Amino acid sequence: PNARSVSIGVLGAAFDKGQTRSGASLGPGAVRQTGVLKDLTALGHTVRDLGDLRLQEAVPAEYRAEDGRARMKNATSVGRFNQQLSERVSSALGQHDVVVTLGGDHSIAIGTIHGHGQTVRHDKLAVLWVDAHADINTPLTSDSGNFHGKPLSFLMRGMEAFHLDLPDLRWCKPCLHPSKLVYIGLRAVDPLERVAIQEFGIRAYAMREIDRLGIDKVVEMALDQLGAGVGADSSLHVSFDVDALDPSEAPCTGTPVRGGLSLREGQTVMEEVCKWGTLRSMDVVEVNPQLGTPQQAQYTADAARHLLLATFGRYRGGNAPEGSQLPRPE
Ligand code: 6HN
Ligand code: MN
Ligand code: MN
Ligand code: MN
Repeated sequence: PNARSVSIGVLGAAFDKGQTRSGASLGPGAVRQTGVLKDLTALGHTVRDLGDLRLQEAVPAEYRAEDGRARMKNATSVGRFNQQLSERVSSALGQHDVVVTLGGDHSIAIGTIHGHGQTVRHDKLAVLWVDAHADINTPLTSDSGNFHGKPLSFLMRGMEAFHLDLPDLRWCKPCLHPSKLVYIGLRAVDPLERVAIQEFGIRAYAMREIDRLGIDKVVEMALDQLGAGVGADSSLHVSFDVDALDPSEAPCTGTPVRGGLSLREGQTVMEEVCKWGTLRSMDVVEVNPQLGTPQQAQYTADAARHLLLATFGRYRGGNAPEGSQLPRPE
């Protein structure tokens, strides 16, 4: 089955200040180098490379909270970069059926999801978060202080009460209802993140549930719950952290956790998303080509390529070109 052909805008978010290892800003380049844009075009889509966004201005002094309990690194860079990214994503959504953002570390989801949120009624926005981690720490719960472990807490409605007032993130208005977030792939959740998941009633399919139910059932339930089914009017965002995949499939990433999804399970998730047909935006994040050997870096970027092809209609059983017939000799 071939997917309907769509117009896809591909944006690079060359940003790595949401954590402390450099190299995630090279992710967009590494993924483009796999030839994925050409492959998406060959599937019948109209693909437009929107270039890379990077933080231009030098950030003079990173914001520090007065409250000594709060942990956050590079709040100023994270806030300023994501404000620009949010604007780029909302305007790209006016021009394209689907906007794909190549990370970058996962803090860039603040900008992509906020940007998507600007274009739809907030109760329509639905997010499928595929990750080993829950990324819902606040500055008061984070051990690491890294913003890539916090994006969802800035997006989630109802979590305002648990936040400090950060000048560089004041522009970010929570737009995501807790009932419109579903996790797949969790296996490294901090204790207070678990408390947030429970208090907000967020649906989470950890690796345990995937082992028990199988990925097919899990993704069906997840999409059902997001109301993202054919005919429903949810506007779906998928945020795919490559560390959701097992490190044997995606070794070059900043916070690998063993015991993850096979590439095949990741492909199944994205093939189902493709079938449901309400995808408007997607991130593929945390590819860091500076970690590991050049071969491993290419292998990791190629996993991202496979996920994107599954998202846009590549069927593993083969795709017949529209209207094609077997050639006969003259
Ligand atoms: N990611 N929970 C840890 C933290 O630092 O808050 C890990 C976060 C990982 C974030 O992989 O996008
Ligand atoms: Mn993540
Ligand atoms: Mn609103
Ligand atoms: Mn992760």
